Amino acid sequence: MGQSLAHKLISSHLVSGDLVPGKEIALRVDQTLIQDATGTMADLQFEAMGVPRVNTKLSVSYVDHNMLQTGFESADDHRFLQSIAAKYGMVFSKPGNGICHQVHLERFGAPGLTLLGSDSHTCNAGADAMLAIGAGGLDVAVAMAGRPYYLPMPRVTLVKLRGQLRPWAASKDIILEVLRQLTVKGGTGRVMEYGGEGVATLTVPQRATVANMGAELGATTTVFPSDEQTHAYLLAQGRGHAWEPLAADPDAAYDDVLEIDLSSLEPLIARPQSPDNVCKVRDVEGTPVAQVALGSCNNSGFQDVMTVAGILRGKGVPANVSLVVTPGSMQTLINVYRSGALLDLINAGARILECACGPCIGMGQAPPSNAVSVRTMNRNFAGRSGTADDRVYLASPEVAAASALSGAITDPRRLGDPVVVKLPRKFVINDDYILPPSAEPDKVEIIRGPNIKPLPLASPPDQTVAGQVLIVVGDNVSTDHILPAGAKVLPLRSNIPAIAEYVFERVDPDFVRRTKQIGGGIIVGGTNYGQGSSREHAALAPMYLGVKAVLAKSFARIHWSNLVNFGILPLTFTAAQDYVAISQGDTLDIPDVASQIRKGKQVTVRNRTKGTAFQAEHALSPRQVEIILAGGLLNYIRQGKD
Ligand code: MIC
Ligand code: SF4
Repeated sequence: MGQSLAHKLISSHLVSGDLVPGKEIALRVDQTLIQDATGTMADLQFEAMGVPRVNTKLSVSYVDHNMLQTGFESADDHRFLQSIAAKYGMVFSKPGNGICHQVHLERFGAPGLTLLGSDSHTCNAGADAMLAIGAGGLDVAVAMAGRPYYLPMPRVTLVKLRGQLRPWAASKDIILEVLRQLTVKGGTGRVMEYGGEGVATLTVPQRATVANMGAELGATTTVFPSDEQTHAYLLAQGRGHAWEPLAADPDAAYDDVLEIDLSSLEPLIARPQSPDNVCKVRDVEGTPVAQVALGSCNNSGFQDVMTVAGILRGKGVPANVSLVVTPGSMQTLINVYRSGALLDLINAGARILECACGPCIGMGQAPPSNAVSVRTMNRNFAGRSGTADDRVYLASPEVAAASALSGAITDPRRLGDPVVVKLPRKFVINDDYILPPSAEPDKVEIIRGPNIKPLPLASPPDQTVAGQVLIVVGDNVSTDHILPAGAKVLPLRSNIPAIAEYVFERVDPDFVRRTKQIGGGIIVGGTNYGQGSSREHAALAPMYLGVKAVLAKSFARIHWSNLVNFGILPLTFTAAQDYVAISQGDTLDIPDVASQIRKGKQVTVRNRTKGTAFQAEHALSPRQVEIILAGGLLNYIRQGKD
């Protein structure tokens, strides 16, 4: 039996472990990326490790999230990030240069390498045939220090693409179809590997749209082969030398196969409030829209912006529609500008924003209350846009542009001949916003503004972990629910005491007051707890408030690791009735934690209030057991362990 591409990439980077699904493996990390919203913490953690210089082939620090600068906080953070990058050997992508994933694809992605990024959409670079994985900031800091990344060996699903997209269907429709079929938990513990003859019809940026939203499937990552399309893209980026062909063996074995006939796809749309709530555009046609937003790391590259400009050329959006265009990178903006299409967008009434995450993360452009916003983005969790009762739909640039023109959700096939945008043979390239690290690191002084507060550390668990159930939540709770982002909260990412005030703010505004009064305790969750963002603040801030354990039906991958990294014990229920039997305010205890979790997977939990006991399970590797018992990964490393 031959090897899948995922197995080839894993084997060539394997430091320890066997390729047995679910068993812990350790991988060598070639490249890392951090972004400002997670990067300040990652940098503080890197500093705390006392390593003089990053120890990777390439580490890039991006500024793309906290761009509004409504106060000193973000500006101070940017200076901190820039000075740390200069001193410790990271490349620095300046604010305004674009969204980390878009820029990384353009300027740094290369087939055959591994990339670990402190952002869940790091898998975007799978379009460049990299094994690119999103992780918590601390995991990335550890990789920057040259240590391997530990993860459970994933299963590999082949998504076999046949045929070719029909006019007006887009690569967004491929991933929306996969989400429709598999749901937001369907990729858990898996690498989604794309293959089949349909792959060759997709450009690298089209592949990136698909790879990017592998995060919404909960997948470990997504990978595409490296072929002539990859070569053409790298040549257009002036980086043809980085190309090498890479593909699965023809007789490769897979854990599952999902077949998609590209020619059967029609324009799709994800309705509020989950990326897997997918239907045909024609099923919701005519729904009035107040806002249309093109942007995010999912669909904001050259082809996307040019497609929208092409559809809008010579036309205008109705007076009651706000059209917002956020180019994903300075390179995109420059190339769209050079083609003349920027004027088409402006004449059509578009508001052009700077190259950043922007509306995707609620950094401005919150839509009006209870109104529909059609976005080319990847997430539509309730309130993420910045408006509490938002109704965000996710769709392709084609659907977005057609809807902007008519003021209602519109199937673009009504527009007649399709607008087809080819990739340029050569992009205009401007790397002026990308700064190399300092040649004289000793002379670089780290600039720390008052928003940068020291990193709180967890402490080892007591012999019996006991506490009140602080909250019981349902299924698919995202990190946007646990710790919101947005213009008000995001600037506090380097200040845990301040950001901790917002834990569960949108779910239960009394959570923080109650938790402080009780002095911490235990969180109870449903399935896929902690899906979405990689923000470790969704573990760090609860840890700071005294949360000691999370009991859930199941966890999302990155959040689960973040809990372990910060010494919070993640346990899963073994029987559905045990979840139902727990109420907020019950006192639980887990006696003899150390011996219980060292002994096996089963953990006895007692409910003191109800006078009952039940069995829960942990999925910790022996190494992770010791991390929990040390009070988190930083403490573990400080004890000199690997
Ligand atoms: C997101 O899309 O939610 C973010 C903001 O990019 C996060 C990272 C963060 O919270 O800083 C992600 O996806 O990991
Ligand atoms: Fe930025 Fe949105 Fe992409 Fe997250 S999903 S990295 S907020 S553009």
